[in-house]
Amino acid sequence: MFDKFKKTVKNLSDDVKSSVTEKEIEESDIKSSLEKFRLQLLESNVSLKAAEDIEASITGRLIGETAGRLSIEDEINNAIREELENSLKEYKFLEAIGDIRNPVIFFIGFNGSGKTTTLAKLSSYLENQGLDSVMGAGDTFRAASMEQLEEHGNALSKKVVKHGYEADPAAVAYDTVEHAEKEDKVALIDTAGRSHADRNLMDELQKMVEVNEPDITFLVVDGLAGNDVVEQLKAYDGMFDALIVTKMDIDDKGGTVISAARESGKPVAFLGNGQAYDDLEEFDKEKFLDELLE
Ligand SMILES: Nc1nc2c(ncn2[C@@H]2O[C@H](COP(=O)(O)OP(=O)(O)O)[C@@H](O)[C@H]2O)c(=O)[nH]1
Ligand SMILES: [Mg+2]
Repeated sequence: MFDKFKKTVKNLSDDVKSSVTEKEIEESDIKSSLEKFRLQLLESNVSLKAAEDIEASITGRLIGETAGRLSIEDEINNAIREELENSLKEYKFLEAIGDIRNPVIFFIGFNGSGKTTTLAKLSSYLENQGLDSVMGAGDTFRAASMEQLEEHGNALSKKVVKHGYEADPAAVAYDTVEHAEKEDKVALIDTAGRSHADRNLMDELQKMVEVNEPDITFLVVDGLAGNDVVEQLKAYDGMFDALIVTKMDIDDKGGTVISAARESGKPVAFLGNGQAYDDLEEFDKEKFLDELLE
């Protein structure tokens, strides 16, 4: 996993090792290695700010040390780990919904990021925790997405609340919440993918939020989104509580998780790592860092 990221870190260690001597390390000794490293981090989908933080952390650790007396590799790995320990946060989902009687959960994000699939996975996850859920087909913009949700509902034996194509999604969500309250379920509400440019869809989403007051809103981002993720976070700024990063099974870079967490300051709740219903993992920071740096 994350082979590209690992290779980037290894390249830096090799570069630094070959450029420092037995005396104290000075900034000039590692400057060009770090510049190359920064570019490689960017290629691994790490955002510029996050890359600069990581670089600063490494610089802070290495400068003034005597090269012969320390393992460059360990120092670099530890510096990156320390920096990411600080910027990555876990989200305790079950604790977050623990005291809420009928939690209302929204899934928002760009088209194709994995909202509908993740909603179904979360329904299955809740089922494993002994919690029943209802699905709300709040993406009334794309007809196929209602069918997609219905298929998931059938496969998981869950009720799907839907109105017609181009129906008011706020009303769909409202009915879903009502059903959840009546039947003592968790309400999982899908929404249409949208971008900042879609002013109407953005207003529609605002209305859905105002009418239905979700307890938790997840922003679903595609692990392969790369630098695009910064745009997506901006579009949904202030509208979500935690992140879900999908398609980790086909991402060898890992940078999207780092950028999304660093740029939004929000915790990461789950990682999606496949197409099956149980391919949803609670985000475990230590495990992620072990896989990234091992
Ligand atoms: N490999 C992989 N594919 C995923 C994952 N999550 C979603 N997908 C796929 O990504 C595509 C878009 O997902 P969808 O849920 O329709 O996205 P939405 O437009 O945000 O609702 C679908 O083909 C999903 O099967 C994941 O964790 N891993
Ligand atoms: Mg969808």
